[in-house]
Amino acid sequence: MGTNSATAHTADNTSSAAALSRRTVLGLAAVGAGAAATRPGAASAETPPDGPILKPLPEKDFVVYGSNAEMRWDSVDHDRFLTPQPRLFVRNDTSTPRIDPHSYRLEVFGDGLRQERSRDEAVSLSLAGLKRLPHTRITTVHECTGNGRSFYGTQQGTPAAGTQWKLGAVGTVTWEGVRLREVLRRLGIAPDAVDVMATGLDPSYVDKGTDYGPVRRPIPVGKALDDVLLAWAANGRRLLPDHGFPLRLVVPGWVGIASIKWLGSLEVSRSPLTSPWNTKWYRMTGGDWPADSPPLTTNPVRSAWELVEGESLSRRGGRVLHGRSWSGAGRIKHVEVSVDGDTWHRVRLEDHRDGWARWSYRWPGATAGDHALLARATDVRGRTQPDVARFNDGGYFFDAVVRHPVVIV
Ligand SMILES: Nc1nc2c(c(=O)[nH]1)N[C@H]1C(S)=C(S)[C@@H](COP(=O)(O)O)O[C@H]1N2
Ligand SMILES: [Mo]
Repeated sequence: MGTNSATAHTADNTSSAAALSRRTVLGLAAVGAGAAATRPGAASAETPPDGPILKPLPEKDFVVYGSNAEMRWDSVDHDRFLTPQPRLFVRNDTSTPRIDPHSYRLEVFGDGLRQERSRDEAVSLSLAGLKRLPHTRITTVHECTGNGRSFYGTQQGTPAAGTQWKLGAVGTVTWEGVRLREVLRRLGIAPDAVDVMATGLDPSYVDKGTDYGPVRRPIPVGKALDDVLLAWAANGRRLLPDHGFPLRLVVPGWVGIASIKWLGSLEVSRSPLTSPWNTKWYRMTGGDWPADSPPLTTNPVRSAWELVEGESLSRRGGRVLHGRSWSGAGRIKHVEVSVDGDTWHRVRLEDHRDGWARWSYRWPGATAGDHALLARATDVRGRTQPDVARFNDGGYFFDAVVRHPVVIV
């Protein structure tokens, strides 16, 4: 999504890259070179046990599912475009680690660096060193691949296992950091590098007795050198621990799992890399999907009403209702709403940029009784929300129009 409006406050281009020479980064690297292969700065054994999520999760704003929490759409401030960090959903495979930003290091290694480096010879970058590189801001829709999963069961009668998200595993954030390409170009990347594996510093993920190791997922070099950000701030504030403090990856428009939090290392490789997070999970399996579906990348189009479920509305109408639509592929072109599923009305888009659109609709009234409000968006790529989402075992990409129950009185 090179079209994402990226605002560079300092020059974000290759000539400035040349100015800040390769030596600068490698010089910084020397500070932490040969740093422990263990997790630098991760929670120590003496730290008292925390819950899986550290920030407050008031019931009026969140629904909590173990180590995950979704934003309640009825708690959203209609007028606010961005999602404040305290309100943003959290998705943790394990639990939020507490990381000391001073001892924190990002380790970069692999045979895809121009000068090949083993894990033991990794270039070790401090947070302060990274912050000396050109800053960039990017506004992205940030969304979990499984957002809407519960509707495979409740709306289509084919439940999928996993966190039973409604539509609140999404938000839109202005991230600040340094482009991954700035860092890779300074370090020198081999012309035939293909993949970059990002690994988190959170505890290893263990499920039903299998230890899958730390959360990690590769991204192709093309995306890595395009718009991927190493982010240390969100909406002008430093990252909250739950959202990846002190540094996370942000992979614009792609499935949330690509945006690895608490980024500990990057392996740049000349051969394809895999992890269970792109082979076992986060690809389509089951249903009528072919056995060899590729790892998921760009998020689909979805819409939500900023209303409680079962809200009562007057049959005489008049009230202005609010909602949002979003896409991983770029701008929302238009949104239509319906009460009967037959007649659709275009709604007024308020701010709509970077794949996130606020809209409003003056409720026209309807006959008393139980009804469902429907909203259906179309994005710049011409992708429109279908009536039925295509089932898959992981319950990913529920993009069908969701029926929002209301009672008309
Ligand atoms: N290290 C690490 N990174 C991670 C995860 C995780 O559990 N560990 N979860 C991923 C998933 S599935 C999503 S949807 C996003 C959620 O980011 P958030 O919790 O900041 O909203 O982070 C991704 N990055
Ligand atoms: Mo996710």
